[in-house]
Amino acid sequence: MLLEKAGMLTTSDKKTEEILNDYYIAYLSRQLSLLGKREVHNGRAHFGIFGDGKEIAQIAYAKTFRKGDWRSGYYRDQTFMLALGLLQPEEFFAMIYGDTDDEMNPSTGGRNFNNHFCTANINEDGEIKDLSTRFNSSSDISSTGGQMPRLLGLAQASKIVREDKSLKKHLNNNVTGNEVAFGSIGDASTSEGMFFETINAAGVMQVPLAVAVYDDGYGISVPIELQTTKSSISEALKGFQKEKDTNGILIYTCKGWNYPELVKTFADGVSKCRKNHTPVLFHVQEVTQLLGHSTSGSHERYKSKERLEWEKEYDGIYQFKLWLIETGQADMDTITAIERKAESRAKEARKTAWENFTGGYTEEVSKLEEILRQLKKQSDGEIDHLAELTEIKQRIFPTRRKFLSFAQRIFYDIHGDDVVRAEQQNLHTWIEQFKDKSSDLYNSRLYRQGNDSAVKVAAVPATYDDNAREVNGSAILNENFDALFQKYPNLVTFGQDTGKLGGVNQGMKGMQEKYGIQRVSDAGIRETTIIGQGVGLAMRGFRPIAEIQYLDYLIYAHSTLSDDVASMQYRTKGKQAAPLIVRTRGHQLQGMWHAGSPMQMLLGSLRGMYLCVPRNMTQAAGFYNTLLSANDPALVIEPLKGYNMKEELPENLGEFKVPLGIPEVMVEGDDVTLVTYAWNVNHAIKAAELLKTKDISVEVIDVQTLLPFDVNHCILESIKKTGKVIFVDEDVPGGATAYMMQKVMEEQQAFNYLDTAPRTLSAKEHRPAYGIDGEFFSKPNVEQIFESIYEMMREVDVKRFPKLTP
Ligand SMILES: Cc1ncc(C[n+]2csc(CCOP(=O)(O)OP(=O)(O)O)c2C)c(N)n1
Ligand SMILES: [Mg+2]
Repeated sequence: MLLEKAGMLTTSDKKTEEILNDYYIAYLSRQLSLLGKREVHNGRAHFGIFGDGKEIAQIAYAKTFRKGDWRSGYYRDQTFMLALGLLQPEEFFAMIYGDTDDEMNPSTGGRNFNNHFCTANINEDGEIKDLSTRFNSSSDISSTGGQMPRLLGLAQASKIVREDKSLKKHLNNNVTGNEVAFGSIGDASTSEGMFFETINAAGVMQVPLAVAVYDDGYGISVPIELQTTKSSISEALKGFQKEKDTNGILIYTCKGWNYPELVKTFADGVSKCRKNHTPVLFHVQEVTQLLGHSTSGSHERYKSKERLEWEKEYDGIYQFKLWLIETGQADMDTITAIERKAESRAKEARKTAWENFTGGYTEEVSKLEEILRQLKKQSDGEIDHLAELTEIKQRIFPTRRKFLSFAQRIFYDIHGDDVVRAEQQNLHTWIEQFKDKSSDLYNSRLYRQGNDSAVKVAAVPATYDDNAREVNGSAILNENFDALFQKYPNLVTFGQDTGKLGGVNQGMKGMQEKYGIQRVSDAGIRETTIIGQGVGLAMRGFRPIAEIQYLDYLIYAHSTLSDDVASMQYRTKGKQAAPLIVRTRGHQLQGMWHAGSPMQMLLGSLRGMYLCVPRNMTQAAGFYNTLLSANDPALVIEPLKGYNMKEELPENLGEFKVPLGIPEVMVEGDDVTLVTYAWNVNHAIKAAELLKTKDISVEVIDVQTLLPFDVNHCILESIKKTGKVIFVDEDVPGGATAYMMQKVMEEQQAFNYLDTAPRTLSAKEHRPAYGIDGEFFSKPNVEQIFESIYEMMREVDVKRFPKLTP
């Protein structure tokens, strides 16, 4: 359904028609903001953030947007979206209400704030849609500046295809090389590191990236003088300006209230960007914010009287109106008619959206009413909750939780009452069904759920021919990547030292020469935008492997990973996917920043991604093979000590697959179950050998992935046999070992089978010291594992296992 988007008209009459339509959209957008704010103040919604003051600039910007282009913007973009027909007024209100109806509220389904937009890039089967025939918007996040890293990747996709046209057909013809990635951001948010990192990278990479900075002089209450050097982002960025024969960006300035200037400026800048792949920044100055930052506060508290007066005078819509009249393009009657039409369209949309929202569970509630009626009848009028139900129904904002807790309390009350046995059952069924539906609305789709789910990829064992060579772990990766680049023409990789050098550990050695600089490239040291490149490329149909040089430096990319990558399925209810694989390396080696294993930090923040922790490079390669045949984003941590370890080279390179969530029993045993992962698997195997000398039989289990974790409860089966369990890793105490323990004790209910207390053995609380023995004394070692397990055995048989003292 396309809203009143003006086409590209040619004759002067049609030009006027287009301009008047722009006025209509601007005015409609303002009405939506005004009514939206009122909806919050009258209690129908919790919160609202709007695009007032930015209307005419966004209309001008949207005029340059073409089919196949992408947006990565922020919460002020409602007019941009209205102008493109990507937002209907009804949806605008459905978003404010947090409506969970996907039809009414396709962008957020009630999960994200209002004015956080998204268009689907993938269908239910996980196939990329035909994106070249539509306007596309990546899904917004609330973190200021968080839209910037992915903007870089959205732009880079066009650059890659322009330079290697053969890739087009491998991207469902979605990328032609002529698209532009459109960004938007507030003036204050340009203070974020992500903004500068993206601008610098775009200037270096020369990608078709446009960004509009809407400068309304404030970030909530903090004025631009405290945000930006020289109080002007275009002044501050002057060194980035592209000169003749240099790279860099084009910088334009224009006034947010000057319609003809805005139209001309955006048209000029975007067309240069599209044609030459020169990034462009529009500093839209003198923008207003008439309704204040959001519904959560009032701007009268921090803006001066003069500023407030100025904002009224320089309201873009008001200035637009003056211009229309002065230039004779419209008279007051015409303008008034447009305004009345916009007002009634906005009101009608609010009414429809509200009716739809509040009518969302009528059927469920009438079933409950029927049960309560029966309850009253069967109890001879004694149990009568009908009046309470009516009272809940009449609230202006009846919530699902209110109906549910009401029903649950009635159920607790009648529980055990034989007179109303049938109603108990009916009420219980109603509660369970209501809960299921609510859970689908609010808790579903953290990961891909269809056939493209990575957990559905079946194992394919690595096979070896009779003369299999023993090679370094790095060679296994290298040869497997070679096979993958051949198998997946849309596979690309990039990172610090990934291109020419082939990675600091040589996993990509020779790949750039073989597959080209577009597919295997170096990036600056800028972790968060490396991830952003991956997100944008993946959204447009590439299969990116973004390389972060060391796990300890992933922290610099953490917000993009957590806010953008990990939340994507959930916040778009599966409509958008960016199947990015992040490749890094970590665990034991030397140095406080080269031997980290902060797994709990990742587990706590990256739900929505899968987390693979291979013990060697064959397993790591198997994970890449698995992940590339599905659409879930994942992080693979290669074990640093594995690059120089010998492994046999499989023959089915690129094909063998390690399934997710399936542990491997490395050593069978009967006395104690030892659960671990990554490099500690090697320690565990050695400790198990040593424990044999004391007649203790240890079952060593490598969990292989922490997310998902042991989906078939293999660890439980082991504990049923041994009655004892120890979790070992090199995270901090109470880190990932505690996570594993919760999974096994609570989820798998293993406590029923224990005859000793479960234990954890982890690293120290500090980072591993660099000094020659630093790692040994910071992380678990073979002897510590030996002693911990010996102690566990002693707990059940003191005589057989005397104290380990002289
Ligand atoms: C990382 C982060 N910090 C703080 C916030 C809270 N916050 C939301 S909007 C905003 C101000 C943004 O101002 P600006 O970029 O100028 O955009 P404007 O709202 O003025 O259009 C702040 C601080 C946030 N959303 N994200
Ligand atoms: Mg601002």
